[in-house]
Amino acid sequence: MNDQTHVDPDPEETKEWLDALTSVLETQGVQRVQYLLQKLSVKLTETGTQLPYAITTPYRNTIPVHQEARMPGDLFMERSIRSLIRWNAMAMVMRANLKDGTLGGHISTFQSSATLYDVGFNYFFRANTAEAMGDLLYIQGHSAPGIYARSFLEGRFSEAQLDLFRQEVEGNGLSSYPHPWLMPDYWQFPTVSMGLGPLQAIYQAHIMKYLGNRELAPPGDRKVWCFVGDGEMDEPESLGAISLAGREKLDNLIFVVNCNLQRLDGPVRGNGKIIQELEGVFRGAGWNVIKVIWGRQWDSLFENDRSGLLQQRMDEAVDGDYQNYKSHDGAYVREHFFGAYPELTEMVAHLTDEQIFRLNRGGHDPYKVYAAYASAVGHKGQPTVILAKTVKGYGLGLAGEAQNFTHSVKKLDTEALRVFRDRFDIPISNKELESIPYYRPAENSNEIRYLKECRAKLGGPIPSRVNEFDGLAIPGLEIFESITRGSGGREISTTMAFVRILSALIKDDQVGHRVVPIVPDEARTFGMEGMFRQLGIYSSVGQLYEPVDTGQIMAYREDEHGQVMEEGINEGGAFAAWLAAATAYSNHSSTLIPFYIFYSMFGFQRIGDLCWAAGDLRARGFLLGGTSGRTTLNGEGLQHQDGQSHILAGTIPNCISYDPAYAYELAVIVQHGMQVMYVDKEAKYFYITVTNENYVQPEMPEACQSGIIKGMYQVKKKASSSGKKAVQLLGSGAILREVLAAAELLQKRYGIDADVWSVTSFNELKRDGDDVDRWNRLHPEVKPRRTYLQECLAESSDPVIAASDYLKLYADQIRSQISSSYTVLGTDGFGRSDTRAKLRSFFEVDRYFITLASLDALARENVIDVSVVKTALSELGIDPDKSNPVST
Ligand SMILES: Cc1ncc(C[n+]2csc(CCOP(=O)(O)OP(=O)(O)O)c2C)c(N)n1
Ligand SMILES: [Mg+2]
Repeated sequence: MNDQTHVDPDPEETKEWLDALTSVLETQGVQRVQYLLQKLSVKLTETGTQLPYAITTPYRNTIPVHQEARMPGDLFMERSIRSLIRWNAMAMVMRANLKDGTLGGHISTFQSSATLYDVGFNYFFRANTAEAMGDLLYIQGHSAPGIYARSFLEGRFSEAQLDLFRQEVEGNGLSSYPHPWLMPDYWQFPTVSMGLGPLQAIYQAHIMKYLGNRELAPPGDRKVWCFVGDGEMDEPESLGAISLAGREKLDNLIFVVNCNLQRLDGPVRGNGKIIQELEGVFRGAGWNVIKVIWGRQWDSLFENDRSGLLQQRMDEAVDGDYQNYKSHDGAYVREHFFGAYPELTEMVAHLTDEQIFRLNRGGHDPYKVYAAYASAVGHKGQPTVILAKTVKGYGLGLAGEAQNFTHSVKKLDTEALRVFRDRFDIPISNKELESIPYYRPAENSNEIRYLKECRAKLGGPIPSRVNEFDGLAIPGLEIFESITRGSGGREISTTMAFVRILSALIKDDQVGHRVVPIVPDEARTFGMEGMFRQLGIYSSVGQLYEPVDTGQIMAYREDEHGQVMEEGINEGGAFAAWLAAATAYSNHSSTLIPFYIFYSMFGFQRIGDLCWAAGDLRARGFLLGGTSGRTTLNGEGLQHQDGQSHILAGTIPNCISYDPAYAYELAVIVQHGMQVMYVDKEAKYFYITVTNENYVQPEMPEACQSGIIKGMYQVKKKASSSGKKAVQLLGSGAILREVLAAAELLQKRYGIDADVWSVTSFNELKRDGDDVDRWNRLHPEVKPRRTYLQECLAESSDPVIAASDYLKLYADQIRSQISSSYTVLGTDGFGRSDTRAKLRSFFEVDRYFITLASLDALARENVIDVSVVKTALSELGIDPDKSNPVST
């Protein structure tokens, strides 16, 4: 129930209290008021009385009129420019869809947020200059047409290019949404997958502070602006990290929530108020909240609202009502909003219906938006969220203004076009209207000059992405010598080897300080706790307490200059931190080498959409899928045991993934990855699985490096080069050792020879295969090329057997490249906890099943008798009636 609907039993007393409050405020200031209120609150708590829930404020603008910073520019000029942007944004969507009705696009979103962007572009968003890097903008993905339309007025795109909106295949087109992959000099951040923008923005601001504290980039006063829809705020990713921003006091971060009260299907909170709900949530998370609800036409009404009835009515009405008002006309608003109380009807009696309809919302009033932005950029010690109330489809009238269907409107009929043109005073004649021409005033017109001057003052046009960057002087493989010479009889896991690789890299004079280790509360799982004390865990406030383990080698040391990012149990957030670090080469002119290590099951599977965005973003860095392998992580059971992350990684075109078996393979891959990303500057990132199975890590053999990188190399040669009783065995990751054991078993017990290959990446072999295949198909007249795998297996017609700790599909991908028979073993099915040996038997990837598969393949080719296979089943202890792990 709304408190304000209470009848006041003692108005006299209320007045005395309020007068006292006003007097203290006027004479002693806001801090004294806060102090007194806090004292009252403490007193009440002592008596056991609960204060009413008061985290939200009344439904009105946070900044009172007298505190509004005044917008300095030419309001009318800016309106004309904005109107042209509105028109061109609408025109580009319509023209594309008239050409081909399947292309799609959005009109209504940008029409609701045009003022929010415009004020920012005219006064606040700074571009990169020679002196300093500018602000970072996360733009609502489906408002892209409006951003293109502004760039068109700025002369950055031609009409011909606008006409290529959503037509990118032949080059030079404008991408449907912000995609750095498709427009690498323009778009900085992919945002259209709802929720990824806000999450990325928070961690961008966080990393920006980290870079400043570590002196990897000048601290400066750059801002991260994140534009987001009110419907989009329902995504867990949108709200999931806001408490980090509050806790870390990210005053370099500003969210602008475009509260048009609608999402795709209908109202965001028809029965409530999205602005009030978000106010409470953000304030609770420690944010500075600025509500921009009403435009200045309301100011005088508010001034006359002595009884508070107007405020009460505003608090009463729900978003469904507010949407309805804007979908009708002034008469409707008069009847249904003001008409609820005779005093309010009276209050607007002097206004025409037209004037009532023009009582605008805050997000459409440049003055109010300017005041909010000015206050936000000056606010210290907290991130700011601006909750701006707007109208979805603003200006579309009956064609979609505040209508439930407006999100998908792509066309206006001639009448609607005419109304739109008239509303925004676009100088296009009735005759021209049908062809929906773009409109750009002459280069020397006042509008274009004004627009350009605004941007010149802020450093130039944006969006603009820096694609060039300084490479790094990366070390050679020799810095990992302690790894490549083997573990000398000690049993260590590839995870342990990774930690040593990381430590060696961090000690490197050239790039050590550029390494960013990131963990989501799993450092101990991966044996990285030694880094806590050695490198420090980044904390913006240092360490305010004496850690429980002070004095120990592994003490938990938090430090303002800490190098390790410990992001807590938050894989999405930790990944977003990695994304910001992995793109710092572009956004901060500071090339970093981030390593994010996590439970591999909680990587691509859990936060796959961010991994996809990383590809789009041209992220450069390493992802380490720890504790990987469905049978290798044995005790954790069904939810943890990863058999699919490589399949998922393989779906991202520029993600290069490896499943190394040995520590030296890992060293080669990491060194190669650095070469590719930071020297050759390819827009790729690396996913590497590491496991927690301990075994002796052999010394790196001769001439294996190129094979490791391409995806396979030989680790054991057949005893004899002739003889039909032989197989080719492929093993990946931890299962390679089972394959080697099978080779021995085959030799000793069945007299069968085997070549054994360590396959570091079935994904890379598959890509090479597809590439060669395609080339051959397109060049039928020349000698077909061979794939790398075909070159490796060229001399052999032996059956090939592959085994990995992943789904069969992983190894199966290379089937078309193998001309002999090909058998794949893998770990399809749900994991479960048990010993490694039992799990490998259960999933049929152990040495015995590999042996059986080899014998079976040879029997099918009549190289050995089928009776051998039958006997082998019992010799190997395999029950032919064993249940299938896939369905068990
Ligand atoms: C993860 C995800 N789910 C669904 C969509 C499809 N989608 C695009 S825009 C949209 C509605 C957005 O509403 P809102 O955030 O309020 O933005 P508005 O257009 O109202 O400004 C939806 C559901 C998407 N892009 N991403
Ligand atoms: Mg919305």
